[in-house]
Amino acid sequence: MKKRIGLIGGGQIGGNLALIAVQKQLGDVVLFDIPQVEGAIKGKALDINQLAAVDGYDARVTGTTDWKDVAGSDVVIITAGVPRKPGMSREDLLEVNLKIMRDVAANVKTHCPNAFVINIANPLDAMVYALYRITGFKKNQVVGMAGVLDTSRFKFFVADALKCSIRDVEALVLGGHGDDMVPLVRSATVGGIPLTALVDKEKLDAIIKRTREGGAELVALYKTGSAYFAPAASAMAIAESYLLDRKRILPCAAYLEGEYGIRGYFMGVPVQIGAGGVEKVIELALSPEEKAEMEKSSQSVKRTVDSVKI
Ligand code: A3D
Repeated sequence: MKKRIGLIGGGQIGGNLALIAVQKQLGDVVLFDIPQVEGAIKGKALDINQLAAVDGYDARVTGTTDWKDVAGSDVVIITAGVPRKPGMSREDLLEVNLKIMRDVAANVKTHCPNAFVINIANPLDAMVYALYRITGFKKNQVVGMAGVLDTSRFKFFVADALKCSIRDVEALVLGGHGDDMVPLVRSATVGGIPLTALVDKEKLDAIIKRTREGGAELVALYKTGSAYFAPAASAMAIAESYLLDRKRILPCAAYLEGEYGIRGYFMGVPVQIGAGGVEKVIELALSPEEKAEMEKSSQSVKRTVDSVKI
């Protein structure tokens, strides 16, 4: 039987998630949004269905404002929420997006009790925590997308600086989805060669800074919202690994119970994603500097999450 992919929020990222899911033929898509934008959501669904006809994709998109249509989804991806505008931090979205998350998470719990749920709404680490607490789902069933995107930004800036194929860049960004995220320089490689052997410190520092500020750079360019193509592709990589049991190792915000010295919070760490959801948290031996950076990042995450009070 075809898989069902429930997308909660059919804005910029939601629309692109639908498009990518159809193009990868991962299953049928249900694009859900609020009644105020019913026309737009139905329009996007129809538009993508007509695109599917051009290229012969066997997948169907339904645009809906009725949670009953989302019921039974194998995977649910949440983008319901407000994006940043220039000058805003992700934390500035906390109040408005938490209100939306309370409604969304309660409905996910009711209508999709067995789904694997990926959150994208910001501030990421706090929203995925709220989702986990409100649904009461198992920790392997709930994950936040940020590390895949932050890592893709890091990889792109490296490939761009070296004028090399992005295929050869291997890297990892850990920590919270904020300005103190932790790009792991020590383990980054290009074609098997340590990145530190290819790039001088000044260039490397510039790459790290641009990675950390990658979201804000796009907010400043777009002016009306935040990035959406790469975030959609990043979340779909997680969904794909789950739906096809690929068992990929991807940096995701996962619920930690002592790993990396963190307990009771979601943080970006390498995890294995397969048919069992978050099947494994992979714990790396970090250098003292990396440990200190993770600690700093976790303090920022804790500050935001502790203000959520759920
Ligand atoms: P946008 O294009 O505004 O889409 C959000 C959609 O959510 C809109 O269509 C709203 O109508 C809808 N919505 C609002 N309330 C509800 C509700 N109760 N139920 C269902 N739908 C609702 O935003 P976007 O797609 O650009 O961004 C969505 C979220 O992703 C924002 O919070 C961004 O900050 C966040 N984001 C996260 C990352 C990460 O890397 C974690 C990257 C980029 C954006």
